[in-house]
Amino acid sequence: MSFPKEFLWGGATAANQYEGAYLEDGKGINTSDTLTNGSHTVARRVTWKNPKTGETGSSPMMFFSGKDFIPEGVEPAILEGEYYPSHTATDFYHHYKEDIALMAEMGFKTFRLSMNWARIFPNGDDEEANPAGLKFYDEVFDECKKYNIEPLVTLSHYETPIGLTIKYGGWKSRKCIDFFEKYATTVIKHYAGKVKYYLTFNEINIMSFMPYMAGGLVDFSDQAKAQGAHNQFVASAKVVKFTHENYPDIKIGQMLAYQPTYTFTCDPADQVLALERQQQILWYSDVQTGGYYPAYKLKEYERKGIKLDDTPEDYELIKNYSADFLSFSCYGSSTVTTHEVKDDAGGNFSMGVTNPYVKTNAWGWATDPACLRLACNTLYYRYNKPVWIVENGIGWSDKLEADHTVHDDYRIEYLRQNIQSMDDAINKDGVDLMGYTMWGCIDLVSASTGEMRKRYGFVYVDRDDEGNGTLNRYRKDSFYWYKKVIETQGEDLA
Ligand code: BGP
Repeated sequence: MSFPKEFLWGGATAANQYEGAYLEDGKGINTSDTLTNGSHTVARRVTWKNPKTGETGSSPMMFFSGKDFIPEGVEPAILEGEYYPSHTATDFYHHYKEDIALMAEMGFKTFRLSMNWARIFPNGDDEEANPAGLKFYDEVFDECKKYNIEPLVTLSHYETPIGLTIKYGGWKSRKCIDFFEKYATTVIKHYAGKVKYYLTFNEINIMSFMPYMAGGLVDFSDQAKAQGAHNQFVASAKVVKFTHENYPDIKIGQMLAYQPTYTFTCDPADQVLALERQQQILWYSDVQTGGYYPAYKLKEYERKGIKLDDTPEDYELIKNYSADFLSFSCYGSSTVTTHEVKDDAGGNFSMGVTNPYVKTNAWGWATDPACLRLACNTLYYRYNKPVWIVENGIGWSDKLEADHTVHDDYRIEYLRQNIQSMDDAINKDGVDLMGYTMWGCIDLVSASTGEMRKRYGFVYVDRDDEGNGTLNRYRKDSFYWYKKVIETQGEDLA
């Protein structure tokens, strides 16, 4: 086992789940700021207000389709008496020095974080950038530099400024292409010399499932989702164009939520279903990384009567300025079947049936040791561009002991198997893998449930689901284990 010398070991976070300080120093509100907490069985809700009548209420967030997400005429809003986990999250805003020092202690080569778009352009369509927002990230990147940690910056991680949703309907409007281009080019220019790697949209394919989070949409029709994705593809291509022309050393990646799909039986009909499930994910990377709309997607649009508001230039941009590399999240696999099966996996993100060969965590997510090798092979050999695992990990309800230790051997076991799988992808299959950033390296809020109890980190943060706790940081057993893994370049996984 040996990982390349330049392999980027590290951890990943997102502003809306980690940063807090949701109104500090001129930051505006974004979509995630209007989401309450939930749980494995109770969906997070978006809260809203009718500006004309003053009526208030909330609607569940998960897996909506159709047009009935929130009632006509209302706007997402923050309401008194509700609890919003993003508002304080685990307060990276005031702990960044301590947190980056902890990452350095583990030997991180890279730190994935997202920039809170509404910290830079509070309403999304502002003329000028907010200097206090720019200054905060300057300080963060300077701190990273101190320890030779390379930042990997996601420009939009479920953080569309709410003004863009209210005024324009979010990413279904082509206007968002220009607003995003302005935001992205402003920051790429401003941080030139400090940031070398960017991802445009976190898990762009989540547009299909949670378009409010992924695209600030409140119209959940297939037409709106298709347009939202198209506009993000064009925006991404414009950012790649700007960067290639002005900063050839900076690389812009795509970010895809990926999971291998297995068939439950050897019935050919199951295999066809698995193929269709994969197409639902892979068309997003065919466009953004491959540079073309695959015919299978265009056929689907034809069947559904979806017509994009597009221009010939869009397709030129998509073709000529595809992503430099393909990054992805992968937590496990899903298993599908056309047959009646009693036992639904019930994961809050996964759709499928229980696979008797893989374990699941308490949230129903399959913890599949082979998933990284499969994902790396599928994605690398489809486009022949470098790949980067930017999310992988296991959510667990960790217990902080009286002496402030956390014995998370289940996490070590999961990571050991996943790192082995990644090693096989590199050393047996020849995949060009740039790096690995374990998700939620310091505990943060769960995206799907809004909970704190679904923890991923190497570092425990004292905060609970109701917002109580000191926010103090404590090293878990996995902290020391990961430090050793990085030190030995993946040789010592014991
Ligand atoms: C991905 C998101 C992250 C993250 C992770 C874990 O989909 O990009 O934001 O949170 O999943 O999911 P969860 O927090 O729901 O456990």
